[in-house]
Amino acid sequence: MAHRIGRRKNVKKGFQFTLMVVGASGLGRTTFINTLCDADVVPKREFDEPEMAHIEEGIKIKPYTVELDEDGVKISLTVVDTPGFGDMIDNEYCFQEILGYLEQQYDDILSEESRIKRNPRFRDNRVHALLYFIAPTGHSLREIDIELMKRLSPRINVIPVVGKSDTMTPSELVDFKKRVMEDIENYQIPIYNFPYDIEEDDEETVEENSELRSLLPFALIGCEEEVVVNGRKFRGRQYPWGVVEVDNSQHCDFAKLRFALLSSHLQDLKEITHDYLYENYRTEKLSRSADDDSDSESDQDDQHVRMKDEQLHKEDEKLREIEVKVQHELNDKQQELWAKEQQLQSLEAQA
Ligand SMILES: Nc1nc2c(ncn2[C@@H]2O[C@H](COP(=O)(O)OP(=O)(O)OP(=O)(O)O)[C@@H](O)[C@H]2O)c(=O)[nH]1
Ligand SMILES: [Mg+2]
Repeated sequence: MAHRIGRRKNVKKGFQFTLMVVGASGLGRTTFINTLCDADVVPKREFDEPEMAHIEEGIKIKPYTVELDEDGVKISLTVVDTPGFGDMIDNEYCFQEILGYLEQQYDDILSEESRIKRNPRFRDNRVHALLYFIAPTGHSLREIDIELMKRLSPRINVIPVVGKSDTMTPSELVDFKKRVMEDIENYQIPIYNFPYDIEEDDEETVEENSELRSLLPFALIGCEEEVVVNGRKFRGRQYPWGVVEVDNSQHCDFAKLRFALLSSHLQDLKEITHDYLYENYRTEKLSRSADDDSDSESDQDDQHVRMKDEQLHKEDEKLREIEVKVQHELNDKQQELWAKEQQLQSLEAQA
């Protein structure tokens, strides 16, 4: 019941979701973000001057926030773009920068949780999913793809996608997807694969998740412009030999991925981030700091961890109390409503 109250409140207040997009330059990340939001959220890249081409700029990590309305449900979506990934000769710096950004958001929560007085203006900026753009090469994964997904997946839900998938024929795409998934399995990369449990989950969930899993890596096509063909207007890319439609599931997986991210799987991605990925990070970090100081200040440190745990426990209890109070209030209101309805009915009967 408490869960249902929370959900109902969320539906009214809306949801917050953060998505990161990573991939080599020119694979259509910016176009994808703008297509996803149906607005010019990220400005197009200014072209580099040829005489500046030798200067390595490095990776930039830029969040953009938009307010979306999904069938009456408000979503405050933050998309974090990462231009410059893979542009350098040595990519170690890029991995470190992205990982550092993800962990920084966890650190912020960790220190907020251990404050005695909460900051009412605190914003949870944890990233709930990472779309990794694979180049539509038709071969298989490159070393940089494997390395990035492997290094980041312990900290974030990684969802592999193929950018500019309209550059492949349908049968090439099927083969390519198969090879990519074989690589992911062989290298044991723990991507987000729409987890389900045949025994525990209901039939609908199993069916939905297994369908989404079978689409991995999602084939994407991005396009911000609309075209008119035979009097029909839609978002698509027009070529001399035909038109590909962004929102047509026969042409690409954009619509299915969008629905999964912003509707059906939004909550699951957030829960995994909080209950599993963040929790692991928190445990690692706290035990690491306990180990570091174990020689000289181990007692003090243990005490510190214990205090933090106690504090978290107290806050949990406080939250539970609030939940019970809200539940009581809700019951009272329902009683009141019921009494009013009875009154109304008897008045109607008299009239
Ligand atoms: N064929 C095809 N072209 C696309 C697609 N999406 C984007 N493009 C084109 O590819 C070019 C690069 O797209 P961007 O969205 O700027 O790519 P990006 O990944 O943001 O690139 P950088 O920001 O420069 O790293 C543009 O000319 C787009 O019009 C797609 O799905 N298919
Ligand atoms: Mg871009």
